[in-house]
Amino acid sequence: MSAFEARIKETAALVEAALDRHLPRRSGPLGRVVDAMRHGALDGGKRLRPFLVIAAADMFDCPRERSIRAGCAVEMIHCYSLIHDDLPAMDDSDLRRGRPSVHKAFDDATAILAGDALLTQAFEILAEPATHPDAAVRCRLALELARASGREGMVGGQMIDIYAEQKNFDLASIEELQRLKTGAIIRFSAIGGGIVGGAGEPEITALRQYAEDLGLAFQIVDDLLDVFGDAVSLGKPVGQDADMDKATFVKLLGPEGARDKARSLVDRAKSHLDRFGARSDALKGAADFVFARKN
Ligand code: GRG
Repeated sequence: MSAFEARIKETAALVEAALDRHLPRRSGPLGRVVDAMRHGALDGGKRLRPFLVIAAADMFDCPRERSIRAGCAVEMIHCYSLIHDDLPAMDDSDLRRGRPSVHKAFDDATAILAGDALLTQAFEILAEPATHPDAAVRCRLALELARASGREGMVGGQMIDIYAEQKNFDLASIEELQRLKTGAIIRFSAIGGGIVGGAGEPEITALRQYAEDLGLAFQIVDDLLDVFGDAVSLGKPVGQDADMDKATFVKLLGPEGARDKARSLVDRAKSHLDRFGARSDALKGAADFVFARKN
């Protein structure tokens, strides 16, 4: 295991423990939605988004208890999106992170409610004083996460993905779709770390530039994995894009072209962080990890 893999695993364990504390089991019918939230949020995933939050915040010597809370908030949004994306009304996927998706393990209504509850709890966590003593910082975190998640972010991207006539999409249209659907939450993760860590505006701008390139590279690799990955490593079905005749980076650029584009985006993402010197090694490592990932 590389030093970076050890580091992301170590951070993932901290996030896992914090998510577990945020989602205490309950009894009775209320307990069912909590169990479904736990099924969708615990014991799985790379925890890349909270890693970005925590690594960005570490650059500014942010106390870990604050950055882990912001990391949990973004991971809850991510997990809600996966739960809803797997529903029959969307991607209709039975498998997620190598386990039955939430609507398969429970039922559709419970999965909708579990996603809704994770979405709302993310903002509850950000709003609580333990996230940051300054209410203006908490408010900015909530504002940025709301923008990244909603109409002009992930939800908007998902809507385009479902309804646009993608067969005719050119490269610019795919980039715009993915900038919203997956990019916005990745962008929040990096700048959210800067915000909770007390970074200045020029530093937040550098983090945003890094995350914009990283988000696109992440999606290109996702497209490549959908063609060349295997379902066991991915913990979800492959070949879905081709089955739905979706326009993807691989379809438009070819596998080699897509890989070259991802590589150059990763290199450019890292170059935006040069101003931080060795303090940015973890975020630079995350960029290489995104390129090399197998799941
Ligand atoms: C339902 C509002 C709503 C939005 C759904 C993000 C999304 C929009 C759908 C997920 C579908 C998907 C597979 C998108 C590709 C990029 C992506 C988010 C992959 C999964 O993220 P990883 O690889 O997953 O970080 P883990 O399991 O490691 O957390």
